[in-house]
Amino acid sequence: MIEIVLATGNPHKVEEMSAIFAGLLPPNAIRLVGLRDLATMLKITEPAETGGTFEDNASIKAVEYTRQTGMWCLADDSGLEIDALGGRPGVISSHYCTDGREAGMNRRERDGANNQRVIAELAGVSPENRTARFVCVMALSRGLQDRDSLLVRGTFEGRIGLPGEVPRGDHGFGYDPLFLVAPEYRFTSAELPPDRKNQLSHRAAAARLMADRLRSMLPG
Ligand code: ITT
Repeated sequence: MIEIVLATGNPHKVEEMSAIFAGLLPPNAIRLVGLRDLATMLKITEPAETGGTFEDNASIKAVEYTRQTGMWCLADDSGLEIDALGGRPGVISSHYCTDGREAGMNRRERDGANNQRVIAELAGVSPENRTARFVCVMALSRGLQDRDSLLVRGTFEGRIGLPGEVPRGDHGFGYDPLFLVAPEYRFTSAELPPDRKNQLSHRAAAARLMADRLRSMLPG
């Protein structure tokens, strides 16, 4: 069995990823361990996400947690790319309203202000030109000798609704209330039942690609 640290302090994410992998890998092939479980034995420091791409940030986290724990590590970075904004908000998705700076706002305040900024910046842009995608990059670092982590990228396509049409929906978080899901553009990702979003999402796509790569590394 391969033990892999999942670079998250959120026990819910450990469960979610374990469930996805359980459906795609042989029984007991891998075991995911959250950072919180290790924190009782090791002092773990969170690295700064200073990269210019999702790949850089996911890699920084995977390599750094492997350095601190000596274990294989799986890390992810995600966000929203809007074509009419040249790919912004991109790697600063969670703090877009403050140009990527941490400004002491809680998540709810940030989500609201980020969404307002996106809507304002897309003023006058036609529906066809409001295409966007959620991106999730997962990086796997396979031990202390592994200089370059293995990377996969999952995407979830859609477009940003017009003012008046969005925000809509009570599920999800972040930009979900603005994001009309392709190819029909009838529902926002905040209107999808959580199970449905978990099948369609960028995270699920990246997890499936990562499971394929892990399967090819298993003995036998
Ligand atoms: P922190 O960067 O504050 O830890 P996070 O843990 O949510 O936030 P992610 O990399 O998962 O970090 O996502 C970064 C941001 O991208 C997130 O704060 C949202 O604004 C946006 N985002 C990512 N996935 C999303 C999704 O499924 N639905 C809506 N917004 C999403």
